[in-house]
Amino acid sequence: MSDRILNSELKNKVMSAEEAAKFVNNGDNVGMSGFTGAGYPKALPAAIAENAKAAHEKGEEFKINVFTGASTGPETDAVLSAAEAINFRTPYNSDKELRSQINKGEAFYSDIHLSHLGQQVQQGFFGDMQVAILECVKINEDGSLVPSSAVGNNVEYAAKADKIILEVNSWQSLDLEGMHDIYAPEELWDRTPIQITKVGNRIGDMYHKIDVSKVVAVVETDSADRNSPFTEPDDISKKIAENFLQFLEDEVAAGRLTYDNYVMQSGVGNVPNAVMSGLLDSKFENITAYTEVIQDGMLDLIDAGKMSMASATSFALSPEAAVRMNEKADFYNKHIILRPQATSNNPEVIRRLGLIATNGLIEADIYGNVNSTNVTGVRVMNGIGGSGDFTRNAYISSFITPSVAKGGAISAIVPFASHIDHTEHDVMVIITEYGYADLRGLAPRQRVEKMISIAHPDYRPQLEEYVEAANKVGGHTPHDLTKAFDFHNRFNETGSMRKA
Ligand code: 0RQ
Repeated sequence: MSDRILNSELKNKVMSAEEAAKFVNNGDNVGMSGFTGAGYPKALPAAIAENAKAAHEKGEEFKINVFTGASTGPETDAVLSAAEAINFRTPYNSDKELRSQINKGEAFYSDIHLSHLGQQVQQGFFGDMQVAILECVKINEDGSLVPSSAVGNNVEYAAKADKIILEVNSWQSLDLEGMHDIYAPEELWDRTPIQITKVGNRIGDMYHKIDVSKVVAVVETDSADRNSPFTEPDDISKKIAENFLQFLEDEVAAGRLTYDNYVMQSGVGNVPNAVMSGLLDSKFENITAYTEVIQDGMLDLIDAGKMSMASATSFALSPEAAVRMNEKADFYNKHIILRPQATSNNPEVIRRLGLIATNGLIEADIYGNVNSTNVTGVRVMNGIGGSGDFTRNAYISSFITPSVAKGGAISAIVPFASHIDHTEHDVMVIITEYGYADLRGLAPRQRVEKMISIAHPDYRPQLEEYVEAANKVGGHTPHDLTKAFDFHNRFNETGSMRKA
């Protein structure tokens, strides 16, 4: 047995994933650890999926409702969705098979701000929670846990669930011990302010204390996190990164930022990673991050001495960076804090810290409304994730995107966003490879020219044509509703938003 299980009561609960899976029944609400491909359970979901398949073969129902921190890995969402074992999923998904089931109406999905879900579960918005399945690095003598590479909603799920199943993953570095700051706010309605005034403040406990009497099973694993590789930045990503840095430089020139007070929040993906590579050679120093995920670019900034502190709820690393993290966890421990997502994404703290939020988008409209989630307004891609938590509450909220998707068939700048996650009231700066549109301080009609200037040149005449038609209708936010979705309708009919 692994020497990572130090509590004698819990040593007696060690069993196989197959035995542990018997504690999960059809219709259960199951809270799982896991956030952006890190710290998710690796063994239980496959065993639950086998039970579901066996039940389906007998003509019986077997589906569960899955609650996590954010996205997970193939061993969780992919195996469960392949077995058609997911009825309801929240708050975020990036698994292809599950996405397809959701878009066909075969699985239900509730796309929720990541900072909201823990409290909603605790308050019973989803009913009871039968089981929590949490990955951890180690179980201490007193039964408290050294959490894994993600904290997510573990605190709320362990508190709410009737039964707890632990996966102790020996692939995770023991040096993660000390990196976590586990804090739970007081119960409603007796809350006090969250005492984070600087990114590096610790306000909780290194360990996650659970009710040991609720643990029904402990399963040992030795499996890597998902850890998707990043591709080398292409020319477009590099140009977007350049434009983003220019925007930061212009903020410094305008006296709204200094070279040593940039507090970063960054979404995941290749473009944000390219932005971070750009920062390596910039004049910015002492960068801090109050964000939800630690990605490769942040480790590079820490290694280079450019980033002093990063606070998040999980890692989202490439395989190469995950090895680096495991080998140097002791060093990164001094520069990284992993918190529950209710704290990493907390609006109160985000507003106080004055950070610059930077996220990806699917489309933005000529007035600055942003769609992050639904392609042509109907097919969900991933979900809002933490982008709403940060965009609404940041000091400056920005979005970075290539001007076109799918080889140019889709314009990221459209007349009217076909689904709106971030409204024109929250969105301040949008950046493409053609420059940045600074929408701050502008009325809707004044924003149009800026937005068209960052669209792909092929789409600018079509956008101008639309503006002319919209202005004929008039209003504070002019729109011609008979034409507002022509881009999307043309894409649905011909496979391209471009006019023939
Ligand atoms: O699909 O790989 O099949 O070609 O979306 O697009 O350009 O690589 O950009 O990885 O940054 O993703 C909005 C999806 C952008 C992401 C979104 C297609 C495109 C490609 C990826 P393919 P890119 P990114 C912190 C904050 C919401 C959550 C969030 C996201 C794929 O940023 O999910 O911000 N954001 N969280 O082709 C059709 C369009 C499209 C499009 C892009 N207009 N129509 N497809 N794509 N634009 C992170 C967390 O919360 C965890």
